[in-house]
Amino acid sequence: MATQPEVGVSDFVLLDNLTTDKFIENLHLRFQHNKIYTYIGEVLVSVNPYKNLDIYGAQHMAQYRGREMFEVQPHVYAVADACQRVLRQQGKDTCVLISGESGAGKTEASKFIMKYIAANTTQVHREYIDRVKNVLIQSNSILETFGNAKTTRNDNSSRFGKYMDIHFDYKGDPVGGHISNYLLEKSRVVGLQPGERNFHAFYQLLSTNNAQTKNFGLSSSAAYKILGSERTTAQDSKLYSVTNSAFNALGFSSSVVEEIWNIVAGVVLLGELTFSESAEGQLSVGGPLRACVRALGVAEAALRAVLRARVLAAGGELVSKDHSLSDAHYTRLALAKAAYDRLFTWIVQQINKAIDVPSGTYKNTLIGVLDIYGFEIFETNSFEQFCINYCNEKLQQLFIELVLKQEQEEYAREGIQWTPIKYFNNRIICELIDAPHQGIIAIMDEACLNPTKISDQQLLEAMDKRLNGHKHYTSRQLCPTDKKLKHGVDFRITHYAGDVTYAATGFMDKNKDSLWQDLKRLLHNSENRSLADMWPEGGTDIQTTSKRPPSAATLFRNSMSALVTGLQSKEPFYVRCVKPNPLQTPNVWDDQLVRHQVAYLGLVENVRVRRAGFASRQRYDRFLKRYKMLSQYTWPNFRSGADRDAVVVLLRDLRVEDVQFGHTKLFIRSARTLHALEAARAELIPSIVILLQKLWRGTL
Ligand code: AD9
Ligand code: MG
Repeated sequence: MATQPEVGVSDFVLLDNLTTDKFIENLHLRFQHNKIYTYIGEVLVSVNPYKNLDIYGAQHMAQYRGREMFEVQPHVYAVADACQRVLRQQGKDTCVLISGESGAGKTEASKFIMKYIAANTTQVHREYIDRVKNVLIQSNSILETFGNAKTTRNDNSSRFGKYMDIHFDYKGDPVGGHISNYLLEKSRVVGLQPGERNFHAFYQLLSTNNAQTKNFGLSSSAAYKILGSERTTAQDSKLYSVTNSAFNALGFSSSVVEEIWNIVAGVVLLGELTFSESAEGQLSVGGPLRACVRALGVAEAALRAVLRARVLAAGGELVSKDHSLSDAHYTRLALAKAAYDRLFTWIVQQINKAIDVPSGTYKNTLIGVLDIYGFEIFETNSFEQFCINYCNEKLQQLFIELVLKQEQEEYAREGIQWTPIKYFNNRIICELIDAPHQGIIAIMDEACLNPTKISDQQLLEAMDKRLNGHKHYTSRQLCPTDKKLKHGVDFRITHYAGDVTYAATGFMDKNKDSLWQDLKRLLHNSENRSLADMWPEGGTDIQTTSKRPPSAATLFRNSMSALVTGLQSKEPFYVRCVKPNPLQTPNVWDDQLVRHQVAYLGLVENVRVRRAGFASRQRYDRFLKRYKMLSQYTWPNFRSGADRDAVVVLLRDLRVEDVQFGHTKLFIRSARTLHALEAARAELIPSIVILLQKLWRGTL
C-alpha cells in the first residue's frame, strides 16, 4: 500500500498555496483515479464514486488494522480503526460524525464503519460476538426499509436521522448497541413530489402477492395512491425477503412481523378511502373500509365514527362535532401519517431491545456513529427542511467548537505556543432558531399555545416583529423588493451553508403535531397488539387529557441538544462526504456542485485552521520509526537516550527548524517540511531495500 503512487496529495494539509481552486483540483484529480478519500489532518473527506470500488474487502481491512492514519492511504477504515484504537488504548468513548448533503454517501460510510468494527474483534467468545455483529448489521436493512425512500437526489435516501452507539467490553469487542432516531419525514406518507417514491416498506409489501396482502384485497399489479406514480419492482420483492430475514435475525416473532406489515397495509388502505357528502350534509365513507379496519385491527364503526366526527371535551361535557369533507380528509391523512411514524419509532425501540447489552455484561466503552440528514435546499422548503437545516447548524457548531477546542487543548497539554485563527462562528444562527423566548422555535410555540387559532401568516408577522433587523433573517414582508422571496409567506434564513427560503405554509400545523385523542384511542383499542402498544396514551380519558404535548420543533430541539451533549463527551472523528454530481452517475464531476459543498462544509477553512497551528503532530516514537533512516545518527539505531532526544538530533542533522518539541509529540509547522521528509524517505527506500536484500543474501 505504501508503495502505491501518490495521486495529488493524500492530505490537503500538504497542498502548496492553498486556495479553493487548488483544493478542488486535488479532490478532482484523486476522484479521477478512484482515490475517493483524502485527509485534512484526521478529518476524512470522502467523494461518492457511484460505483463499486474494490477497496472494502477483508484484505483491505487487514491493511488498516493498528496503523496510524498517516501511514496508510486515506480510507474510511482508517477512521474506524483510529476510533477503535483510541477506545482500546485510552479507554475513551469515541464518535464518528458523518456529514454531507443528500446522496453524498453518509449512510454507506456509516455501514463501512460498522462492518470494519464488527470484523475487528478478538477471537474469544466468538459465537456471542458474531451474534452481536450480525444483529447490528441486520438492523440497517430494517431501518432502510421503513425509513428510506427514493428522492430526486438519492434512490435510497434516509428520511430520518440516526445515531447508533456500539458498546464494547474491556477487550474492545462489541457487546451490543443502541439506536436513536430523529424526526422521520412523515409528510412523505401522504404526499410525494414528482419522481419520488414513498418509504420502501410500502413497495416491498405490495410487490408480493402473499396470503397477507390477498387477505386485504391488495394486489401487486394494482395502483395505490400511496405509491404515487411509481410501481413496485422485482428488487422490492427481493428486499421484502431481506427485511423479513432481518426481522427474524433480530428475534422479532412471526406474529409481530405480521402485525407490522398489517399496519403498513392499513396505511395503504387509509390512502384509498374516499368521502362523499349527501344533500343533507351527511358524510359517508367509501373505498376499502372493511379491508382497512381488518388491517388495522379496529372496529368498523369506530373508524367510521372518527372519520365522520370528532369528539371533544367542552366544559366537562363530551360533544361530537361533525367533520366537513375537508376535515374528514385531513383526519384520514393525519391518521395515516401518525400510524406510520409511530410504527417506525416503535420498530427502532424493538431493535434496541434486540441489540441491548444483556444485563450482567460489562460495558466499558462505546463508539457512536452519527448518520444524519444533510443540509437541504429545495425549490420549496418547509418545516421539515427547517428542522433538518437547524440540525446541521448544531452539528457545524459542534465541529467548530470541538476542532478549535481540541487544537487548543492539545497545544496547552504539550506546552506549545500558538495564536488562534478566526473563522465564522455560526452560533448566531443557532440562537436565531433556538434561543429561549426570542428564537424562531419559541415564537412558533407561543403561537401554537395561543387559544385562538393563529394562521401561518400571523405566525410570520410575529416572527417579523421580533426578528426584524437580525442579520440572518428576512421575509417577504420585511423586504418586498427581494425577488427571491416570491410569496407572502416566504421568509429566509442565511444559514452557514447558504440562503434558504422557507414557505411558512403548514408550519403551525406541523409544529403542533397533535393527533386528536379519539384517533389515539382508536389505535390503542386495536386488536393488533403491536399497534395498541404503540399508542399507550390512547388509553387516557378524553376529559383528563388537557395537557398539550411539547411541539414538534421543541421535541426536535431537545433531542438535538441531548445529542450534542452526548457527542461533546466523546473523542470525535469526522467524515465529510461530497457528492460529485446530481445525476447519481460514476465518473462525472460537476465543479459548481462540488464547489458549493466545499464552501459550506468549510473544508478550506478547516485546512487553514489545521495549518495555522501545525500541519502535523506525531508521537516521537512513531516519527522516529518512520524517518530515522534519514540520518546517520539515528539509522539504524540512535546510540542511546529517549526518542525525543533522537528526534532532536535527527532534525538538527536535516536542518529542519520549523518545529516545536511538545512533551510527547513533535509539532511540524509547515506542510512543506513534512512533504520534504516524505520525499526524502521515498527516495531512500529503494536503496535501503537493495541494501537489506544484499544483507539477507550475504552478498554485501
Ligand atoms: V441521504 O442524506 O440519506 O439522502 P446519503 O446517506 O449521504 O444520502 P448514501 O450513503 O445513501 O447517501 O449514498 C447514495 C448512493 O451512492 C448509495 O446508494 C450508493 O449507490 C452510492 N455510494 C455511496 N457511497 C459509496 C461508496 N463508497 N462506494 C460505492 C457508493 N457507492
Ligand atoms: Mg443516508
